[in-house]
Amino acid sequence: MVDELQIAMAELDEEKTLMLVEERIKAGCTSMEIIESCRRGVEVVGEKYSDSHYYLSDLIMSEEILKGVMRVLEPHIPVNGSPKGLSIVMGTIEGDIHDLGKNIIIYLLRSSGFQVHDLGVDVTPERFIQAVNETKASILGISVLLSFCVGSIKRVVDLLVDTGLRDKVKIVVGGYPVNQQVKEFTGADFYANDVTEALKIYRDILELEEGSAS
Ligand code: B12
Repeated sequence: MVDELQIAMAELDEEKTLMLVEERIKAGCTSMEIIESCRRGVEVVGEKYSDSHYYLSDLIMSEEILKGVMRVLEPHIPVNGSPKGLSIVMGTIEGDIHDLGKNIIIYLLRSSGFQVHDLGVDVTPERFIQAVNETKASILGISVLLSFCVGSIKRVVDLLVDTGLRDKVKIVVGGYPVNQQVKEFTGADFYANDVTEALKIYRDILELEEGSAS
């Protein structure tokens, strides 16, 4: 099926994208469905950039449009957050400043009642370890969009092992280059590169932890 919203996003047509988002909200689509269409559109922007059909300025434009989409969506995202016991640390790995996807996941997690410590972007492995230690987090979420930064995630996991913290925290990695191979290479527990899968993982971990606590 042709997804008009995905196409409008891929064509960097801001006005049409925002109009279609409003239309879909009125039609009862979920925020996650809308975000997913936009994410797929932005993926095409990335492909066109790789093929030299788009320039860096177009990547920046896609960022602006996506931020606009989130501004429209946010008031419609249900806040059904009865506070959940688990504490989460999230950040984008060292060398990488992409944060739109991470911020969307954090927004949705907080709306669902999770306590999230956002370390921002370009986060060193040492800083991740310090935060896990200080916050006693049960989940560490690491975002990565640049393939050459994947190696630093493995350093985070290795450092967690060295400091005796590995068994205390579940590690979830996410972002454009992430797949089963990346999960295995880095030693993470879970991976996701879309919003629905990401939230499902966090909820599953919560259920597991609550199950083992009772
Ligand atoms: C927008 C964008 C930018 C913006 C970023 C703005 C920002 N504030 O984030 C700007 C213009 C700054 C930028 C810069 C660069 N970019 Co850029 N960028 C993109 C683009 C087009 C979209 C990324 C995005 O926001 N997607 C939308 C969000 C919603 O999706 P997402 O990030 O994938 O997140 C979702 C899931 O992955 C998941 N998720 C994400 N994180 C996490 C974390 C956890 C724990 C979980 C569970 C889930 C999860 O959930 C999110 C919601 O669905 C991508 C293309 C692509 N295919 O991703 C290229 C892309 C990532 N960029 C790329 C490149 C090369 C660059 C630059 C090096 C360009 C340059 N020459 O300077 C710089 C790097 C700067 C740096 N040091 O980081 C390449 C990377 C190639 C590679 N394989 O390494 C890509 C893939 C484009 C391409 N095809 O060439 N970029």
